[in-house]
Amino acid sequence: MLDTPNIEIGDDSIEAYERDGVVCLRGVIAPHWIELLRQGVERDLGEPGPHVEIYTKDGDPGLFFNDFDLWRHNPKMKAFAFEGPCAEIAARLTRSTYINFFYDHVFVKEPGTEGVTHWHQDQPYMAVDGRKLCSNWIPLDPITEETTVEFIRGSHRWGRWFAPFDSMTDGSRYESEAFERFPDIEAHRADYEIVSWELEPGDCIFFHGLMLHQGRSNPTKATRRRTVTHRWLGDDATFAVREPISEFPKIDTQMSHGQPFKDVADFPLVWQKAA
Ligand SMILES: O=C(O)CCC(=O)C(=O)O
Repeated sequence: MLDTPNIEIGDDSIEAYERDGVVCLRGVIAPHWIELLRQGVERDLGEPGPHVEIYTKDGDPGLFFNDFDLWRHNPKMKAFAFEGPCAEIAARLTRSTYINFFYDHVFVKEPGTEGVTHWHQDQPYMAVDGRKLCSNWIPLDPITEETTVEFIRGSHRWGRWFAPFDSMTDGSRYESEAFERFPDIEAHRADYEIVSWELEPGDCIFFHGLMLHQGRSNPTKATRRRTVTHRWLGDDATFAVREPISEFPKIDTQMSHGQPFKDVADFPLVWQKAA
């Protein structure tokens, strides 16, 4: 059940998600959830998990902090993922009858952080096939044009998969024969239909696993940029063995290629349509 009765995921939102690959839903994360997520993120900053990655280098301004799979060791993050509204919203947007939870991911860019999360698609990083892989992006601080996430409208329908790369190095870490190389989107921004939103805590962006997107840096002097994403697996999602091995999941799993996620405890079933 959605815990916030005034959330309505109307047909217009579902149609926008299907057409554009991204939709911004206003005020769908209740204040108590935002507070819980803030507490979860602060705990993680103090006691990061085993997969933490810090992208700022010595002498760089700010802090660019990433951590993954927090729910496995952080009860507040688990409570939100399992009991918060996002799994059901993802189910509605993807017209799924059930949702399994793949992982959560925290981005913290403290004031002055120069690090951009460069243009990428999420799904090539993941051992997941299917069209119903959906993410949400939840800001815990106000987001302006200069700190937001940008998307290329409709890019989930291009039928193109771009090779994963490590945006912090030279792009060669996830060398893959299976996927094509990235175009230089930044150099040719006018050729693309780039969409973005300014957001307040409580707003949430949902987007398709094949959407091209980039996360801006945080050049502000005093506003933190703490965001949380969740990756949801809908009806048609199956495990994909890729070469080289996908970065996600971070855990070892015994799943085989083509196996549906529904009954796999490693990636819990968190929402199911009432019979
Ligand atoms: O917040 C950011 O900088 C990037 C977000 C992102 O790439 C994602 O959630 O997949």
